[in-house]
Amino acid sequence: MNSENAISRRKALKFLALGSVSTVVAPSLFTTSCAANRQAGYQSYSEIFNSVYPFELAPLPYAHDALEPAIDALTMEIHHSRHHQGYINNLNNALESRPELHSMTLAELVANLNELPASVMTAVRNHGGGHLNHVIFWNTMSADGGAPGGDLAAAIDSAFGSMDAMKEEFTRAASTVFGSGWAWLASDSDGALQIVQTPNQDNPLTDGLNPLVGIDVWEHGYYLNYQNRRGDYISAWLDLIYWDKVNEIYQAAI
Ligand code: MN3
Repeated sequence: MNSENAISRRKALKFLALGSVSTVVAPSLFTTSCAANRQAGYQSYSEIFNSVYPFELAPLPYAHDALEPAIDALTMEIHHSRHHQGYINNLNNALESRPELHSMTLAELVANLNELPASVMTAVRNHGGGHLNHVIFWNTMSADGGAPGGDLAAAIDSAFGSMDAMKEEFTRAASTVFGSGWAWLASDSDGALQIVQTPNQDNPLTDGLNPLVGIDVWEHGYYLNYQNRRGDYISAWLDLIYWDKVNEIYQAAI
């Protein structure tokens, strides 16, 4: 990608994130349809991507044991209340003395990572990415995951040929992340889908892609239950994808 494209993509992402701020609505107002009722407790697109400093840990949208046996309650509790809280604490500490960054949304910070002051870049990469990645993760899992909506189903067929083929490619990507990282289903600004890996707590936004759903393959995400059997965890996780929320993210992102 040449630098001109890189800059225009970042501007587009920034515009997208800023444009969405005005649409923030209190969660209590999301009660007017059956679909909204099914999503009780889940965060909206804007709540996931457009929060600002000081960042806070939202409650999980389900009980710690809601995703068993795929993900056990103790793993969920430690992962959410300790690991995720740790990323938030470190991100807030890094930004505390940088008031000029306090109006940037979480998505803007991560998307414009390489434009940030050098003194906070690494903290935002690791802990801003860690915060965003985990907010997406919690909100795109459900014990009753459903199926992709029309536009997203069509995009999956277009990019991969079928849902099964997408899952195969996703499984390959998640299985081969070396060390700690994530595998993502992501879209470009035209809505075309691709599967990407990110190391550590990097997020596809930094590379100009919109993250739709991703699996955390850090060992803290599965080791208590699966030990070295990452493949079994990936297989169980694929059945937890909350497609209604992924669809909402896809529609908002494109
Ligand atoms: Mn994690």
